[in-house]
Amino acid sequence: MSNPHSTKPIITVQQHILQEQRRFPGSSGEFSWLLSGITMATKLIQAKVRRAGLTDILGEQGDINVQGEVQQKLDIYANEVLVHCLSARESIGVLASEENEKPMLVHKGSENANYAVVFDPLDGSSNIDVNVSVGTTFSILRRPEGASLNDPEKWVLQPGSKQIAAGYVVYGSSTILVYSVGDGVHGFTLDPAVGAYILSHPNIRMPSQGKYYSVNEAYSDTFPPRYVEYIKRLRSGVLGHKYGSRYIGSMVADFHRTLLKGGIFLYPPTETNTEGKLRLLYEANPVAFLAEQAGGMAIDGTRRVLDIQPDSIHQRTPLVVGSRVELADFERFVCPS
Ligand code: P6P
Repeated sequence: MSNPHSTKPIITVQQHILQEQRRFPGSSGEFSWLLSGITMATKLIQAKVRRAGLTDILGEQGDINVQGEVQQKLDIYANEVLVHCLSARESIGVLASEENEKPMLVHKGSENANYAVVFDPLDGSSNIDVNVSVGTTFSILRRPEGASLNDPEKWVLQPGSKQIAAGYVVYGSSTILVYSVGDGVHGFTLDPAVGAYILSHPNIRMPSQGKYYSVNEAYSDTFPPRYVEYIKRLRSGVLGHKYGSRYIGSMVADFHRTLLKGGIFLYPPTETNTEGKLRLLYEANPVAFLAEQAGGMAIDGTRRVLDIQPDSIHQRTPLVVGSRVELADFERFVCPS
């Protein structure tokens, strides 16, 4: 299908997934069917996010989720929609969500279920009421050898290097799906007129260096001292220019900018969150997978994020992710081996 006004073909995410499907020899289209569960769910979520101010869905649900955070109504909706859409995919045996304490065995986990999906249904949800971008993150893992249906945690407690796909949807000025199946990173913009995700950012490459660092400097008094020194170093111009600062407070939005423009995003250990605030399985791992696929890097301050063996589904990790120049300089300056 081509657009009469352009020489570029119009490729939907479904067409793209089918093309990518070739990377999974023997898979009978189950993987593309799985990913369509995510694209469907995010279309329903974005429709609600776009109208949040109108349908009195704003404001806090009042319930406290497993993270000890006050749940926003949209959090609950987004979680329910993702669980509903993904539970309809027979190839999925286990789901794990930021909003649920334990992993979920879906449709009784049929014996031929080969995948687990881990997700944060609405990352940055505290920003909803003030119309700041929020996002959905997801990570897809293959059922580990010998993992029984009675041990759903084993399906998801795998290092990020085992992800076979990962991505996010950022509900911003437009709704953009970014994903990778290990063959580069590709972005799709939702055309609300037709309800289709259209390929808008083929083969995204993270610039080798950027202009901005992104960190919540309000906590810098409790960062490890070398992190504070490093941020000063970026401001000093020693890397060739004086860095500016951008911080949205919604990881998906901050990472999306870093992916497209380069630079460095940091969530260091702090006094309140000594292990960092971001969750390994459904925040750090997806963005680390995408960063590396796009030519960038992601560490927890000392180790490659994708090498970390998780012990629990909600464990936190510090995160330093971004362009090669900044990350290599960080490693030399903050954590010389
Ligand atoms: P802080 C949103 O609540 C979130 O989990 C991430 O999306 C975001 O990067 C981080 O927390 C912001 O945390 O402590 O800077 O408000």
